[in-house]
Amino acid sequence: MKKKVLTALLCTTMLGSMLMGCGGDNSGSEGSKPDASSAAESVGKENTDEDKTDDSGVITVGFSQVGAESDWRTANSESMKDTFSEANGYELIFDDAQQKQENQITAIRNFIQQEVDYILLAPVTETGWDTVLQEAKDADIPVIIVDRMVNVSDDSLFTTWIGTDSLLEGRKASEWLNAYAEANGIAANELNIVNIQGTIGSTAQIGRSKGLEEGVEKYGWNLLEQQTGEFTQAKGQEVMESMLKQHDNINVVYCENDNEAFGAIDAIEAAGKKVGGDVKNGEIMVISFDTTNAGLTDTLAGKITCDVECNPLHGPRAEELIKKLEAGETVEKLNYVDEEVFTYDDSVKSVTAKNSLDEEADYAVTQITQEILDKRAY
Ligand code: GZL
Ligand code: ZN
Repeated sequence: MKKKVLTALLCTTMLGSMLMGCGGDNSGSEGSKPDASSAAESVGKENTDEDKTDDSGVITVGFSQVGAESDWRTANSESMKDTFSEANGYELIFDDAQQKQENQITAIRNFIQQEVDYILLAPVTETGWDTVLQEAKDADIPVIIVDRMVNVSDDSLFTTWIGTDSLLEGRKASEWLNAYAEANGIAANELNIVNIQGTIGSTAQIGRSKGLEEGVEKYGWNLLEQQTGEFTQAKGQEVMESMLKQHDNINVVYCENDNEAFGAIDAIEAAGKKVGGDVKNGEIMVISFDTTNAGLTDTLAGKITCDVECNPLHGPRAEELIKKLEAGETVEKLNYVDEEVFTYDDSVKSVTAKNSLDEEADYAVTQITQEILDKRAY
């Protein structure tokens, strides 16, 4: 339902574009991803009282979700549904794209037709969004990108983004592996790694794979093979089975999410091998991402040795952005979420890594306990 009053919108758009201009947006270069340095701020619409009087005050939100491929995704969907509930004053139109971009594009066009107040998009992969986001912009519907990033020619095609730094997540995992090897007397060239990648072209896959590849380059590990497990347990198991047939010296499997790790563990154990951190005695170490409840349960049991957090609870964060925009306040273009690292043992207490803005920092590494696990929200 269209909430906006055209006049209010026009003056906001002009104000918004002025701000964007002074923020130095990088609309010039084709396919450039915005980074914080060029991140201009977006301005919400004028908060005129016509906005509130011309309807019941319900804010309609169209959310195009990637799919239901993983525990992380399920937690992310639940967070969005819990937040954008009728009781909280929203009408949520939720669309599950079954991991297909064409379904997301169709959903966005439907949201435009239905004249929603906001479009939320969790993009399955980074490219191919310019046309449909231009259509949303032409319809004056603010677009909030959630979780993964879009790679567009003009970052005014979306209002703001909330998500996590996948490259930092990958770098944390690599720095942890190096520190673990040093602490446990494992020579770098003894590490024979296979990488079960996420959905190719998704921000999480791009960042986590890059983090590993940088570690291979920097520390001299052997990277035997990389294949996508599409962030699912079934595909993760299938890929691990084939990798075990190809290579008899695997001692590390770097899974780009917990569900791939669950599949890989099943395949490794079915092959009569053991998962764990004791690679010098034939165990295959599993590194994973997401720190879902099931993932950290496996970490507590020593089946996953290191699980790097990727927080899915973006519902309240997205709502905070919408409230600011509704109040005509400015919002940051990029809103990163802080995340931790959890491990089975305490060989490594902290890692130093650079985020995707090349800022170096130390990150605590936490040995998982039942108490910590019981307190976590997902
Ligand atoms: C990460 C997110 C990824 C999760 C997977 O930001 O995009 O997608 O790591 C999920 O579990 O499928
Ligand atoms: Zn993440």
